[in-house]
Amino acid sequence: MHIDRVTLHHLRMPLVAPFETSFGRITDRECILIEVAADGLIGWGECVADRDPGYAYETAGTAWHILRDFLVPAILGQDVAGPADFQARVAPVRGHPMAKAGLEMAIWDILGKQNGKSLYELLGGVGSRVAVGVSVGLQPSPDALVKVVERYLAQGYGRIKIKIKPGRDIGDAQAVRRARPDVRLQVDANSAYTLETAPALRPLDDLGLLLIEQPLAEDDLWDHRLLQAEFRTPICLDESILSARHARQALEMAACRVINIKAGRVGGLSEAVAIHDLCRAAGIPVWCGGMLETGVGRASNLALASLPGFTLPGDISATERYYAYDITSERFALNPDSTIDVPTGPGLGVTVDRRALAQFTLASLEIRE
Ligand code: SMG
Ligand code: MG
Repeated sequence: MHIDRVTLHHLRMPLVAPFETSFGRITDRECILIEVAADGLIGWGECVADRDPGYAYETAGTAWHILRDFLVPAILGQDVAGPADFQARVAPVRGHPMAKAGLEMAIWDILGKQNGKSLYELLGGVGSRVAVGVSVGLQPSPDALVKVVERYLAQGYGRIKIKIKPGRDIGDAQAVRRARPDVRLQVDANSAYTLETAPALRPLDDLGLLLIEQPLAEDDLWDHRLLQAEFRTPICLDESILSARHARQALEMAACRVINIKAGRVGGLSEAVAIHDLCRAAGIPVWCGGMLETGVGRASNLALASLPGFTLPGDISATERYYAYDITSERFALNPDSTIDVPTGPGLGVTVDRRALAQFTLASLEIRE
């Protein structure tokens, strides 16, 4: 495909409710939507870097810089054969996986549109629906948390994830467990503990959790290994896994028993599939993480989560859990069995609504040859 033009759109979208994690509370989601024009087609990608460097070091600002000054110039006016060729061209840029993943997504979208194939087919997905859950942010109190969880269960979510942080961990998880002894429950600490403070989490081991996500620092595979040896509950790594190489090392040293895969965190869908393949061969369950995506990123997540090794429910909830208005014409709805349908149209299978896009755009930049 000949890359004629790339347009960056910096968006700020109001969330239906604030989302609080151990690293902060947000009421709006920022992201960069990337529009690529090639061979008379338009492809869309979403860069999930947020406004602040809380979850990852990348921000919408750093991604804008890296895209404008390095990644887009590496492909503009060039014939890019596909995602693998794209990755080879941007390999000299160290790091910045979310910026790379956003641009790669647009290339996958064009590839699908050119070949009349949907993304899930290109990736090797199976099944037309994927199992999903909901990620519930920190609430003012355990009672308030239980109320929010009950509301999501009533909507049909079959798996609940709660955010935890020091002082808001055991009590919160026990409250949900007491209210719902059988619900599929997991917790996510977003790196809020150290090997010294993590023993406070010991009582979680008696709550029948599916997993404990990212208790320790993102660069701390070894301490996760030490912690996993102390827990019966599987530890799941999120922030720590930035590549298939990290995933292999984590499995070799038994630093976790489950991996959360996010294409943005690992530099793109190609690397996400590589991690999936590695884990599947090793018998390690994976699931698709979420970054409060717009309809564009959600379509990509659904396609990825349709691969056969995604045996645990993903953090992919219905559109209405995030946004009253989204930028795609399609909205994603929850089926009664806690699944969401995988888009079947060519490429991502979604249409960007230009009017909605304009409404949420803080800045845009068209880059031509
Ligand atoms: O997309 O439903 C979603 C959010 C899922 O909890 C979620 N994501 O660490 O897994 C995680 C967090 C990171 C998002 S913070 C913007
Ligand atoms: Mg996480």
